[in-house]
Amino acid sequence: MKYAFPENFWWGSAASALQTEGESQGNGKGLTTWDHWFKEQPNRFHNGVGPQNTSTFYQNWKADIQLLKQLNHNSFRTSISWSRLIPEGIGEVNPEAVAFYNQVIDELLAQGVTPFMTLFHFDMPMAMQEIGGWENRDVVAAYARYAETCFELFGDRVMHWFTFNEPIVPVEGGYLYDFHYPNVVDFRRAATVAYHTVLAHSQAVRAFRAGHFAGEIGIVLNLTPSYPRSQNPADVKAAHHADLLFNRSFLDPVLSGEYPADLVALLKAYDQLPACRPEDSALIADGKIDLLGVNYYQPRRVKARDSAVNPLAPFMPEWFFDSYEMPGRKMNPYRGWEIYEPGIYDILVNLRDNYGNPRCFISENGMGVENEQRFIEDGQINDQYRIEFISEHLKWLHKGISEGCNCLGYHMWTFIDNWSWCNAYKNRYGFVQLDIITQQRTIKKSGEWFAATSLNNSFD
Ligand code: BGP
Repeated sequence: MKYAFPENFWWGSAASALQTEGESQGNGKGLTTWDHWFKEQPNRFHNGVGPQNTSTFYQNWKADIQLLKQLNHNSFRTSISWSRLIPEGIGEVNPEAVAFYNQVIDELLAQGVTPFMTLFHFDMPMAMQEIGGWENRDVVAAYARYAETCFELFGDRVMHWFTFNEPIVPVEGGYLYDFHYPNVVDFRRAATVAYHTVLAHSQAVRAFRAGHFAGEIGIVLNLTPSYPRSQNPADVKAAHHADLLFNRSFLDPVLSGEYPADLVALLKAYDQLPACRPEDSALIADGKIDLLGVNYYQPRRVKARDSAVNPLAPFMPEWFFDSYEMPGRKMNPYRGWEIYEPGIYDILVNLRDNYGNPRCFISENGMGVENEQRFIEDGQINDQYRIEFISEHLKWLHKGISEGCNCLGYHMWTFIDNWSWCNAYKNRYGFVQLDIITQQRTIKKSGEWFAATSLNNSFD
């Protein structure tokens, strides 16, 4: 069967500043929490490789954009580094950063690749973290000013803006499960961080609308459909709670302009509501977006808890559910994530049926694999598993579109093997293989497959 996609479908990939640019401590850039954490605890990073060892986009942006073109990308999302543009988080703008992002945006446009820009992809300026990060409302105001600066500097050419990439991840990583700085475990602080991130998002949307900038503004959320083990009411309730905490805590405010009443009631019942101000509801209502990016990697499977909660233990999301491994599930063994292609369809149908069918696109989907060199044939990585991964997801995406879902594109994570947070280079995701010593780039089989699919706007 031939799977054809709508006209002007966005084919491309996503990346982020910190994971690709390199030069993490030069050219006027201020430090991020990642630079700081790496200095403090290099052993937290796979093979002790930190954020300065990336695919050197800061130098090689022109050649990399050529690669995007070779991959027939018509669009590409990356992020602006807040601490590169405004090294102290607030105040002076770094002219070298302005020149760099101007060159990148202009070259993308010259090559026919539409730039999609994220304003915050996990890279908090250290100067902002030192005053409390997202726990401090002054950082919300500083972020809003940074966002406005980006619109003013680049808004004449960037038409697709995203306030945040996966805002729940710094909440989970930094304040619940210990995989991002400041690696504390404290639900109340996590809830404040999540709440202030929504306020920061809304402030940026307000600034965008107030400035009458051209184009559109959205957010990128990692949605993890929550599937209950069974239809037993206790399991269904567990899945509902997981959905509220991990998906709807961001999805509802940005699409509906308010928090789900169930979530507010839940946090209130456990005395975990963050401090709110009377003017916040109007601000959140103003944060409604034009375009939703959906990152989909894996579902979340849950069941009712096997044991009673210890009321003296610290409050955690797991008070409401246990994880559950579906028998016979397909796994990506390297990343430890379940591969469940219909999840992409379920997300789109949920958006269509429960959120008024917003304009959306798949902004990340991908498969990280270790030691891909073992698949080299005639000098090229033959990553059939990735082609299968993409095509199986695309089939479900296609089904969603044919049933009326408003999905405008598909971006893969990512175009070139890159440095990835605590996992550094452990798992490779790229369409392009990167030799981290020589920096040589070689297109993988999946890159060729994707280029052909994009060119034909279809695959068989
Ligand atoms: C997403 C992030 C990306 C990227 C990707 C792959 O959550 O937006 O930045 O890292 O996941 O995940 P990882 O690199 O952790 O394997």
